[in-house]
Amino acid sequence: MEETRKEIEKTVLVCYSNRRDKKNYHSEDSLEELKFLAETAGAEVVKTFFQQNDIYDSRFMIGKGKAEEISEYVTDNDIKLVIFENELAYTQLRNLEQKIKCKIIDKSNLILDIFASNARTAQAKLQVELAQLEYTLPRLTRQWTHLSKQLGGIGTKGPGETQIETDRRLIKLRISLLKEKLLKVDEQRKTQSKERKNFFRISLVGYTNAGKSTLLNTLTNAGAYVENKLFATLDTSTKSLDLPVNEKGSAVTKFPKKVLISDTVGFIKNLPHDLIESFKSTLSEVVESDLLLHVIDASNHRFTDQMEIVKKTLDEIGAGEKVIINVFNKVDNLENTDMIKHLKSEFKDSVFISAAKGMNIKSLLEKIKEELSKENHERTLKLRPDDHKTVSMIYKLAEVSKVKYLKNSIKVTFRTNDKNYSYLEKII
Ligand SMILES: Nc1nc2c(ncn2[C@@H]2O[C@H](COP(=O)(O)OP(=O)(O)OP(=O)(O)O)[C@@H](O)[C@H]2O)c(=O)[nH]1
Ligand SMILES: [Mg+2]
Repeated sequence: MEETRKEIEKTVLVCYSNRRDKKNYHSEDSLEELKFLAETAGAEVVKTFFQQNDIYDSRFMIGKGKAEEISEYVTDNDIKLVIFENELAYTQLRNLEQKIKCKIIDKSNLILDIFASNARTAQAKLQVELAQLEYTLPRLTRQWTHLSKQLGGIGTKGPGETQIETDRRLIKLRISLLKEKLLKVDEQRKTQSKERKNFFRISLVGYTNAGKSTLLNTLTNAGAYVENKLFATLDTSTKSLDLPVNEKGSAVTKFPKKVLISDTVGFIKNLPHDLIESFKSTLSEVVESDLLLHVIDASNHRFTDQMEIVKKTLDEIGAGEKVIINVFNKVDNLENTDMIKHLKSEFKDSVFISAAKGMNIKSLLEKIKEELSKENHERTLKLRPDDHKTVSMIYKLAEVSKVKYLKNSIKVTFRTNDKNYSYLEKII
């Protein structure tokens, strides 16, 4: 990000809370996350304003007096950017911009900006651009967008500066072109997905920065990008994972040994709807998975809220009914052992690990195996007598209990799930 954004912008954060209005109710904690987001985008946060007022001001949201206070602070301290936790109505934004003489953006805008900076692959770039355009279209008349060429920086990376001076018609044209391109990318994904269909598929899901990519690396040596910033991962990456057979001397394990595991984009509170829409293709890996590992940052004091948000987002993308294992991560950060004990008693049937330190990974693998075993059945296949290739594939994908070398065939008895069995049936 540093290479594209050299100038650090002095920034002020604003959060308005109204106890009577669910949409605008926030605790002061919200500012912590907003600060992390702003810093991820390269801003320097110098002050935060938390305004609690149960009378909603349709002109300024935070009230005229507060707007004047912020305006004074902005002028006195050479502030370049004000970020609102709340979504601002068009008139509120216009009124605020008249009072406060610097760029004003909201959280959705900020998240879109981070996505734009972190998009690496062609697909992610297309998806982000689409989301940005969809977001920009109804807000095209905002004052600062006209100024953004001169202002530059956070919130104006936009779908490309050229769009700002173009009209709605051109943006709409670009949107349909992007949708077409994404459709093509999605076709390719579907072909790949078909090939994967025969394998048991696991997805890592969770709040952003929970440690999903770290866990993928620990499990598979994937070399995925890990960073203490929000939305480090925007693309799905899939690796194969060999589940270890560790029962002493036992010939029978009941799970498929080779599974696929995918890391994907993290979630956050109020993830802009345009982003969820345009990332549907990336998120379809989650929807098609057989098992989800919900990675939770146990050391974040807001983890229960974060769990709720992840569940809600999973519902929204159509993955709410999937089998989930809760994986409490970063337990190495918990100094108090009582805390771990408490977590364990509250969240039974979960696992407690440190992906970074490699702690308790074995128990996670055991839990995965347990889940996988649930749908395993014993089956028998009769192969050609020279089909050693399939025999070794069966050893890879299933638990072999008996192999009989007959005169005209090899008869293999094994346990595996429906997916692996139908794959094996197909290749013989
Ligand atoms: N202390 C501690 N830190 C961890 C652990 N796992 C991950 N981290 C740190 O948490 C930060 C985020 O890790 P990532 O693996 O990038 O998290 P992610 O869920 O993939 O995040 P996004 O891709 O941004 O959504 C990094 O600084 C990691 O080093 C852990 O078990 N313990
Ligand atoms: Mg990641």
